[in-house]
Amino acid sequence: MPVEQTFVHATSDVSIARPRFTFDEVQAIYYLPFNDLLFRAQSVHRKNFDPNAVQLSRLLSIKTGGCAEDCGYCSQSAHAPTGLIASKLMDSESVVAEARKAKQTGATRYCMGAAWRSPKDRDMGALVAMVEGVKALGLETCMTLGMLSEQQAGRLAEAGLDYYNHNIDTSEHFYPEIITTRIFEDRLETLERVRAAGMKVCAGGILGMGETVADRISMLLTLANLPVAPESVPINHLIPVPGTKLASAKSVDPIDFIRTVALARVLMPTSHLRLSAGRTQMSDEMQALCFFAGANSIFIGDTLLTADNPDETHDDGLFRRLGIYPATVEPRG
Ligand code: SAM
Ligand code: DTB
Ligand code: SF4
Repeated sequence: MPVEQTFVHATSDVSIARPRFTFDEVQAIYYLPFNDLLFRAQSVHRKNFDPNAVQLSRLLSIKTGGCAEDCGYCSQSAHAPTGLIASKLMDSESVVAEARKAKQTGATRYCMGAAWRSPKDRDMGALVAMVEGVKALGLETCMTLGMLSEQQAGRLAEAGLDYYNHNIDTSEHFYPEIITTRIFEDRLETLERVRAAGMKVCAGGILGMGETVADRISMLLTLANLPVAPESVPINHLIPVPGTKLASAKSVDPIDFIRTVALARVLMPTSHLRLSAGRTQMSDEMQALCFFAGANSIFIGDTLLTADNPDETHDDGLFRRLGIYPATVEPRG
């Protein structure tokens, strides 16, 4: 039976036995002739989504810079001399005011990110107020705050947080080359806590950090083989930041990038695949092929957390040329 037909829907009963993907079968899909791979990914995509709708999210950095972690790609790590000016946690009123503006530009999901290893318990009150305020605007909410304790995950879920973003970034094998202040297993543990608390999971990674194709396949395999696949999977293209360890990393071949998106679509048929960081460095044609391969979510607005993103005029033009339109809010699962 083809791999995608054996896969159980992300929101279906997790007690149903689910075949695990093996590295070899997944690698064979990755290396299909490009046209066959894209045809397969697009066929899976059409079965599960409107192929011309792309979901729009907006990001806000609610606490910038000065992070204790040493992630080799990140402008916000205190270990990297990137020149970024650190700031304190924003107050919840200002965050909600920013979210209101985002809604007016067509975003349906609002993602709030903090440069933390993990939140402090004293910050939980403000975070809860942000979730409640942004939700009251009718936006879906997402946060990415680093590692969570069971209790913190519970409080955010109770406040109504829809998604928690926590990336595994790369393969387990390559992980220590990129980050030394935590281990891959720590990430999986937080993902488990997020799931157990009843929130939807947003987990993906970065391409272009010097990893091999096998590392990329292995990262997707880890995500697809979770007890329930993440509902949202960001695929970031490294934005090389001067001062970071990866400032001069060799850029990923665009064809390899598109193959990885296609593989993610085949392995996680019902997940939203987000073409995340790095769209500024991509040609319109590369983005078009990523959409064809199954990417169906992007960040809009000219800043991500600290880095540039294409401006809205450009994205509007691209959508018009491709006949793509913004997806409306997904039904709540
Ligand atoms: N501190 C939290 C954490 O790491 O979980 C949340 C914020 S962190 C900036 C969110 C994600 O952004 C990272 O996991 C990484 O995948 C992505 N990211 C950060 N810097 C990036 C860069 N220069 N290029 C591409 N992706 C990047
Ligand atoms: C994700 O995977 N990508 C977004 C979101 N999750 C939080 C963040 C991208 C950050 C890009 C670098 C920056 O803006 O500093
Ligand atoms: Fe800190 Fe997150 Fe950046 Fe890592 S990716 S340094 S945890 S802000």
